[in-house]
Amino acid sequence: MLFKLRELLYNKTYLKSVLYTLLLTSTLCGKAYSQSRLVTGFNKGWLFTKDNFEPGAKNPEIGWQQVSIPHTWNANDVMDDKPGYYRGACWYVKNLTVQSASLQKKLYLYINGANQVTDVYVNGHKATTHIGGYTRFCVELNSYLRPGTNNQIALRVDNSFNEDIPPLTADFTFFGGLYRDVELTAVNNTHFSLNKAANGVFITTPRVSATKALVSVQGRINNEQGISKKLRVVAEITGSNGKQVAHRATVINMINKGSDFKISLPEIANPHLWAPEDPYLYKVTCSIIDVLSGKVLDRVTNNLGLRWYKFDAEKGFFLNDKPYKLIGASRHQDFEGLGNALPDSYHKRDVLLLKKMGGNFLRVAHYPQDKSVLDACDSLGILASVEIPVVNAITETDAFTRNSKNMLVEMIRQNFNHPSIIIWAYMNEVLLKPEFGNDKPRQAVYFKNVRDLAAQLDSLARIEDPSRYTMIACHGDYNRYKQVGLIDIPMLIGWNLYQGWYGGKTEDFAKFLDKFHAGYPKLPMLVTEYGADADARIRSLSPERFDKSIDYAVDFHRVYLKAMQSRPFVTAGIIWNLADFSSEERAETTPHINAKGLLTQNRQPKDVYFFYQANLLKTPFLKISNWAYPTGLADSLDHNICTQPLTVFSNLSQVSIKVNGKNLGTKSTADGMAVWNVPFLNGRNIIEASGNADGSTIRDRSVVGFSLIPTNLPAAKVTDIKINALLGSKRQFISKDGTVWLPAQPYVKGSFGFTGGEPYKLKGNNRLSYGTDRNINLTDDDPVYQTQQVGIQSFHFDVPDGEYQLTLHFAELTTNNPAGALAYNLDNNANKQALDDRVFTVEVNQEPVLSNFSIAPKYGVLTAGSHKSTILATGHRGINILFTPITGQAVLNAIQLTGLKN
Ligand code: GCB
Ligand code: CA
Repeated sequence: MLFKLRELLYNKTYLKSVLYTLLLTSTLCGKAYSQSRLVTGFNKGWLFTKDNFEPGAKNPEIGWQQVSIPHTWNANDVMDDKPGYYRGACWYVKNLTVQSASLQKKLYLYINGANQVTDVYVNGHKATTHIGGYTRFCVELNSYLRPGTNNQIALRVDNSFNEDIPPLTADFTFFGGLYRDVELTAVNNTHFSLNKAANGVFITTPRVSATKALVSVQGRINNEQGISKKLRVVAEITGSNGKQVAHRATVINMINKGSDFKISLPEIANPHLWAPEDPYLYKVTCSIIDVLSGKVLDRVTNNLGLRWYKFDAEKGFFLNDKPYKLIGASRHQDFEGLGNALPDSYHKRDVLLLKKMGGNFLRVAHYPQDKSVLDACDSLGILASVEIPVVNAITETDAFTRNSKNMLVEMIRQNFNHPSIIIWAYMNEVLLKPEFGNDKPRQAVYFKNVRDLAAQLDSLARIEDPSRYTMIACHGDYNRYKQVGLIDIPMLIGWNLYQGWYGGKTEDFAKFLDKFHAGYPKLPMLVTEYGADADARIRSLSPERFDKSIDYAVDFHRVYLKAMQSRPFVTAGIIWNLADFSSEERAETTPHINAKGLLTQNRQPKDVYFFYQANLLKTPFLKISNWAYPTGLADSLDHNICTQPLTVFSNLSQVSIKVNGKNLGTKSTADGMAVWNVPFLNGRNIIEASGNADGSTIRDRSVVGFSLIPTNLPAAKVTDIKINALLGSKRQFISKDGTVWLPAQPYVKGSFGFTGGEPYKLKGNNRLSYGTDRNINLTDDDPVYQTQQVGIQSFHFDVPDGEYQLTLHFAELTTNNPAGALAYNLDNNANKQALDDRVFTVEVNQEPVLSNFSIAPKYGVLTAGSHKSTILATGHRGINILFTPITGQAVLNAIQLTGLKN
């Protein structure tokens, strides 16, 4: 019966009536306890608008959108070419019908996440305002509800910038919306406190060892009507088999509106410990029973994991006295196409993907996330840190301080019972603020204010929860954090390090670690971030910093992981980031996306993910690189093969591969990898990898579609010719339509290539050795247009006679309009540059195809443009494209030639 009702609850049509039948039913015999606290979904059938609304006015009928929660209004506008996304107030409206009897219970509306200021109106009366987009809140509805009629619940959710609310700026998108589940909770008048939307029972484990565990529960009981009663509070611990392992009750003579309670349970002998490899969970059920009637008034169940842990500045992290190198990732809460409005199953899957990678740690960054994330950490055995979104900067106001503190308290109380959590953090890279320029005294005041705020947040966290560690994550400016004294405040210090990415070399990473440890030998440290963008579409045979190639990212992670693994004092290495995530302000090769993920934004694994699997997993693992569409020039004039490196990731000591049936031999792996020079044929290539693990053979197979470009072009078949080349680039790229591009080479006779010019380089940018990092409008294939040969003189294809389609791709990369400096781009201020004047002519086989051509007036700046023409090659002269400048320099971004017929 109960099951049926629950099912119906999620059926939109019956939602209201069924919900209130349930609320009205005073006793559901035998099962009465399960009704003591009734939680029902309230996600379906909301009306939404960006327009103004007067709460209490008649429900809107036209022009409003029907939506279901979770919902965001920014799922799409964060991906368009227009800078910015909608940040303002929107309304959500829904009706609620209640019968008078049901109001004998207390009815609360629970909002699990709404970004970032939410006003809740019931029948036009403001019931509450909640500040902050990442913590839960609840509000009692009874005093505003009218039984028997439609009650209007209207929420005004506003994601405008607000200087008093963290985060102020950050490298992620502040999606607006009612983006986590909404629920209704009905409780009796006597219930565990719902203060700060916590569940009201706080579990601590004062002592845990292999032989015994002591568990305490405490909290507050609210007695809303103030009627005196005798209450029995019962705490019961059960094992995963449901059997009771400890039990204790206490009697409270409740004489007023509330009372605190604390129960120390009897010792549990030989507890089953919680650990990554065996995340055993007990359950703790706490009940309030009316002694007179025997009725269960409230009941709350929490998971319990028994473990103890410590960070040692020299030796690393220990759980249950066993050393663990914490290796894992940070995670943002968005997903391709959905913004931050995800079903719970997506949240859980991310934790599972981390587990399957061999990770044992999740940094829930940069803000508290959905409850399902930490539930998954508890049940999968992933240790975790959670933080409030004080990122990049603070505002020196009382309101900012107050809001930060409140977020901290909400975060801790709402997540207190998760055994996976070992760290509370409260600041990330807060000394970035460069605005003060040369005004050193002003900057000193700011730094002092940051330090004061840190000190307040740190002591508040320790008071709220003396059992966890506190942490601040810093960017790599060691001296600044030291001088400001921020390092001295938390129990743990985290470093977000990007040597060899935003600047410097990957080898500088290890130097930094040693320098810090020498300076602070007693302070446990974590590498709270490290990572390199890896555009899943980009490969390079000559990888370099900031080229966004998968190859550079694999090299980067290899250096970092090794450096951390050989240093016991590095307690944790936390990859930035588990998956690519939305950061609307970003440009580069994947505009609006930060591509440092081990997974793409829709959670497809990149080679870097396989790299970690090969290095972390204990079970046999073997996987061929997922570069499925390479392209390249034939090895020599008379060859029909192209030899290119191919990586196999494995934790086996030796791996063998076969390519198209031919054995290429066995290799030893190093750092989880073995690389072969594979002779690819044009078209389908079958790669088979295998290795032995304790007597059994582990295999992987991959079919690679190789597009081989003949080197001896004059001898090729016209219809075999399909050349897609990028100018001024060293990258290979796969565009959305599956086209595989390769970097164009200087022309050599008998082949194809360019003459003249230099690769475009963005002035004032010390990261890119070629190309621009700015968004190119009107295309998602930005890397096709982001590089360019400046001053190109000609391009030749020594193709046989026949008919061809030629496409020239252009984008004006110079502009008067500077790129904004992103807060986290420390060494890259706004690019100051000017639009270059250029007019040029393009002739193909002596016929003009573009005369007096100027890119910017035709297509606009930083905008993709293409010119297609059909060309006849005759007299064995091939195709010769000549660029003649009239003003400035001629340029070309990319070129395509496809043979049509002889
Ligand atoms: C950082 C920030 C993080 C950024 C990351 C990056 O240090 O803490 O929010 O996303 O760098 O990718 O630049
Ligand atoms: Ca673009």
